[in-house]
Amino acid sequence: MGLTDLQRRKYEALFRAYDVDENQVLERSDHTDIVENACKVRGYHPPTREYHDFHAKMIGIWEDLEALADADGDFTVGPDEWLEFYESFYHAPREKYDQVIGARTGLMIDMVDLDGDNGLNLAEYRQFLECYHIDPQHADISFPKLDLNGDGRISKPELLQLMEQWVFSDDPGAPGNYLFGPY
Ligand SMILES: [Ca+2]
Ligand SMILES: [Ca+2]
Ligand SMILES: [Ca+2]
Ligand SMILES: [Ca+2]
Repeated sequence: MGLTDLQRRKYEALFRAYDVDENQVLERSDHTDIVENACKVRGYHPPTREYHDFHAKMIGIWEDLEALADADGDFTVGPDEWLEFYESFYHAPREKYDQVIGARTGLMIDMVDLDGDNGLNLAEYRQFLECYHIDPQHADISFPKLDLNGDGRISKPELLQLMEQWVFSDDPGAPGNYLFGPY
């Protein structure tokens, strides 16, 4: 493995949050739990069209992950598969990152963009962390760093930059390291 300690800690921290049922593997049900949390935040309830459309849109994040990271084909993503998934972007052409992670990054905004301004303000970012079972109190510390231009919201271009730092950076000073809470 070519990951640094910092990179590994970031991925492992998100894995623990994402693994909602704490069975040490990620599966579709972990993802739908997070999507359900977002539905509650947004006030979407079954069997409405908005509820189903939202689920259909958000499940793509899991389907990409399963397709690319589930190396042994058991429909789950284990801790090693999760680390290898991120490490694979280090060695792949840049287009792979853009197509897989970059293309889906905007969905993080769509998940909890309650005021529809295509960005996340502090309250929305707190909701985002809560959907992922990450203590929302961290938002108070990290949001000012994540809001790169200090205008009170994480815009989509800022999020793209932060996500790239979260995936690749080994610089302890990179604000994107804190995108999914402490690590
Ligand atoms: Ca799990
Ligand atoms: Ca697997
Ligand atoms: Ca917003
Ligand atoms: Ca901003």
